[in-house]
Amino acid sequence: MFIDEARIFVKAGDGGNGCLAFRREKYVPRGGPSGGDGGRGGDVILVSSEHQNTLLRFRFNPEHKAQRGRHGEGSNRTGRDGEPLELEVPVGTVVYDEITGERLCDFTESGQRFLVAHGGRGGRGNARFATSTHQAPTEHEPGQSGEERRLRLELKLLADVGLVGFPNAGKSTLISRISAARPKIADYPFTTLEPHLGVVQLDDFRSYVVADIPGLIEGAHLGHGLGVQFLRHIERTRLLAHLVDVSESSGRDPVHDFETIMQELASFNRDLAGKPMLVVATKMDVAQNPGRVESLRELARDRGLPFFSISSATGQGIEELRYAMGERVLAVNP
Ligand SMILES: Nc1nc2c(ncn2[C@@H]2O[C@H](COP(=O)(O)OP(=O)(O)OP(=O)(O)O)[C@@H](O)[C@H]2O)c(=O)[nH]1
Ligand SMILES: [Mg+2]
Repeated sequence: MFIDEARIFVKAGDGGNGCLAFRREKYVPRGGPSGGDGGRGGDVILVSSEHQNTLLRFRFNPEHKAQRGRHGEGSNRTGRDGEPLELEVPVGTVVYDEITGERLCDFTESGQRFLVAHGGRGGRGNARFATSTHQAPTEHEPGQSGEERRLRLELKLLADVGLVGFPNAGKSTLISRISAARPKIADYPFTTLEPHLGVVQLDDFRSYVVADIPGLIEGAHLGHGLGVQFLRHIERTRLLAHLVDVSESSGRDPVHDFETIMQELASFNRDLAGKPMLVVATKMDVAQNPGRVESLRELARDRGLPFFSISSATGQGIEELRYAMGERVLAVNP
């Protein structure tokens, strides 16, 4: 199970102070008390949203404060309330109080709201303390502090993009290039023995999750190699990136590789083979024979699949691919 986690500190706005004031008007001797109340501080509210799919943003930005209430003023003017602060979290986020360990909220669907920190009440101004026997009160209250809380957010990650391909195609190298995931990479087949997830940050606000799974070979659905058991980890992804080594080092034909993998996908689950797919020619830096790349490109064109060529070694085409994958999986959030 892959868990994304973030620890954050939230603070609701403080209440504004109550004001101490007396009316001063010409020809009105002994004007009464006129200090207004302070405004309420803003609450901190968590809101679940489909536009978020990781907690990465919180890891870079762990402190969140709502606006304070304005102080009360003379002439019985109440201070304005602070704006509440809404923080979007991905659907599936579970929120814990970091100190007590208490589970506070479990966001199961989009649009759920949970108030995690209450804004402080505004203090009362001196006008509120006036009574028939106490006509010139000087009492006035400070605003209450907004609630503070340390929270731990937890999210079970679901992959948005699945990387598929033969062993040694460069899947793990790609994920280590575009995310913080550091799976083992080596020049032999079946280096990756279990799936890894990497969070790819597209820009300040958007990120998506890529799954690197063990390579497939012909007959995987019959149990050859590591079999197809890992394909269930990418059954729910929105997009597959099909990596094909176009260098000579594989000793195989790229087009044949592509078709072999497609058959393995289909024999595991027809829907998997029918998922939106990008075709990615890898190891372009050591691809000596342009014909191999071209034949794969043509195959992609015939099947109506977008084609990319990359080198994780030199960085060629990596940015383009990173955005292309992001655009497709974040289509709900253009
Ligand atoms: N020259 C070159 N070598 C690469 C590139 N990408 C990956 N490699 C090498 O290819 C080998 C296999 O890379 P991996 O990323 O482990 O391949 P994989 O697809 O994860 O393989 P499995 O985990 O076995 O399925 C390693 O020796 C990498 O260094 C590339 O763009 N250029
Ligand atoms: Mg690998």
